[in-house]
Order: sequence, then C-alpha cells, then structure tokens
Amino acid sequence: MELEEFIKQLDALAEQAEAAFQSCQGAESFEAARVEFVGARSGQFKLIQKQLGQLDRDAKPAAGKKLNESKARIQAAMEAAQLRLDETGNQQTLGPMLDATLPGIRQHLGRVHPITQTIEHLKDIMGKLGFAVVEGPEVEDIWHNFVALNIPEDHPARDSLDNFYLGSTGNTSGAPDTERLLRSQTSTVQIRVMENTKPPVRIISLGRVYRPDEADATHFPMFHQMEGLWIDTDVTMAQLKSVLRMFATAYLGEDVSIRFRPSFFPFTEPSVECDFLWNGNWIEFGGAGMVDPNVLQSVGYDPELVNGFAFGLGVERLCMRRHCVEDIRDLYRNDLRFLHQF
Ligand code: FA5
Repeated sequence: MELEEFIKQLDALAEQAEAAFQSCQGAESFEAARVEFVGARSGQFKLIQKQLGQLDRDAKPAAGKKLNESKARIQAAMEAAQLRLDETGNQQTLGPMLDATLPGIRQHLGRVHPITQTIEHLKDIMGKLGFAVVEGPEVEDIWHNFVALNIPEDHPARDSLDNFYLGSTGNTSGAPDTERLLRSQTSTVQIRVMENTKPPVRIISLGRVYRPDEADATHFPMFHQMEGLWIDTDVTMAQLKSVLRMFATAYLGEDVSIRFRPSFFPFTEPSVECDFLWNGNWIEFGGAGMVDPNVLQSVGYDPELVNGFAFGLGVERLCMRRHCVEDIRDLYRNDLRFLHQF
C-alpha cells in the first residue's frame, strides 16, 4: 500500500467520524459511533492502523504521525459530543429527578436577641413600679448630650476622642460635624422629657449608647442603658435606693447582693454607683443620684418646688448576670449556637 492512499483513508475516516459524532442525538447513537470508529477490535481506525505494516519502511514515520493526528481529531470530536450529550441529558433528567415525596428543607424560626428579651423584661418590671416607657434619638446634639447635663465646654467628657462625632455634615466646607454625635448615655432622654413635660415625671428609656471603649469581657463600644427618672415634690435618696433594690431583686433574684458607692456625675448630686455581687466580685451595673438643681433649672423646672432622682443601668451587664454570660462579646458575635440558648 502507498503512503498517499493510507493518508487519504485516514483523512476520510476522521471526517466521517467528526460528522457522526456531531450528529449523534443520544447515548445510543454515540455508542454506535464510538464502536464504529474507535472500537478496540474492529473499529475503523483500528483496521486502518493494522495496514501500517504493509507500508514501506521509509513511509512509516510519516504514516505514524498521520495516525496520531487523525486519532486526536476523532478523540476531540468524541469528547465534544460526550459533553454536549451530558449537558442536554442533565437538563432532560432534571424533571424526573425531582422526588415530590422527599421531606423538604426545614425552615428555622428566628429568635428574639437576648438583649431585646432583656429590654422587654426590664420594661415589664419597671412598669409594675409605675414607670412609663419613652424613647429618645441615638444621634444627639451638644445641648442634650452635654450642656443640659451640666457638662461644660472644657469638661473631659466632651473630648472628641471620648465620643463618636458625626464625620461629615455634607456642608460645602467639608468640616467635621462637631455639633452632632452618637449619644454616649441615655441621660440625654431625661432632658428631652423634662423639656416637654410638666412634673411629676416617672419614666424609663432604654436604648443604644456609643463610646469608644475597647471591647473586653465587660465593655463593648455599643451597649444599651436603661435610664430612669422620677421627678416630683419631696423625692428622696431613700426612694431611689428602694426602687433600685426592688428592681434588682425582681430581675436578678431575691438573693442578689447589691451595694451603693459614692460617686460623681455632673448631672446628679449626690451621686452613687451601683454594684452587684457575682462570683465573689462586685460588678458595677449602673450610676444614679439626685438630679442636680442646675439640670432642673436648665429645663425650666423650679428646683425649689420639685426634685427627683435619676439612674442609668447597663442592660448588657444585667443580662449577663441573670443568664451567667461571662463575656459581653458573646452577645454580639452572632454565633447561633450561643443565641439559640435564649
Ligand atoms: C452613666 O452612663 C450615667 N449616665 C448613669 C447615670 C444616669 C448617673 C442618671 C446618674 C443619673 P456610667 O458611665 O457609669 O454612667 O455607665 C452606666 C453603666 O453602663 C455602667 O455601670 C455599666 O453597667 C454600663 N457601661 C458603661 N460602659 C460600658 C461599656 N463600654 N460596655 C458595656 N456596658 C457599659
């Protein structure tokens, strides 16, 4: 046999095989084409390959090269067909593969976050003590966050490093906004309520506050406070202590030990810090005191006629003590294994 004839046969075979693989429509015609062209025993490629022995010795290298090329062409056509059939096959089988008797994917109901649960619980207890719930804004102005709370301009509590001032006002100068900030305590709500309400006042306000505190087991840069305010005639420090003690035993249990320590806040005089005992340590859970006459005056009350007390308690620390959560950061990691326990 001549080399030329050998090459012609291979070209023709590759062409036929390509056409056959391109036109096959399913597994059966694909298998038929595979057997016909590349079947191991009597496939056409094998038959031509067997003729290699009949060629002259000189022609064999060129013939071998052509054999490899043709084999690669046929192989490529076969693989393309296989891919095409796999894709269409998958699409066709998707329908029947759906098993309507399978149980389906279970949907999980969400839960109320432990801090939100705590807030509701605290409102409930304070409601029974006669305190109404009010709300206040989280973005505050200088007046409510500082001035009206008896915190003068040069007071360290105003330091920009101790507060989250709003970065940009959108003003044309691009100057930072030093007039508005995220409130650093819920005591701002005391002022807002007194500005708009005639005494007597007996309210609580619960919400988020923000401080650039580094997070550790008992601190977080965003946390919640419950503010309380009672203004009337002849309100006493003894009443303040009774209210806080009743609240603490209602929320933390009859056996809780709490103590009051002298302290300082610019907007109360005298002032105290309140601690509870937990695992042998005293942990601070709030500040309180008799409302400073300057504050009463700044909202238009007459300190000769009315007085009162105020307190601000850390909601997270109360929640932690009740539920034995030893690290405040667990409340905000969004780990469902933790949150599902509440
Ligand atoms: C105040 O914020 C005062 N406004 C409380 C007050 C209100 C005093 C009314 C007098 C009259 P203080 O900064 O101590 O006080 O915070 C009160 C409580 O918030 C703390 O006892 C603590 O329980 C909680 N707290 C403070 N900082 C953090 C923080 N970074 N993370 C979590 N809880 C905090």
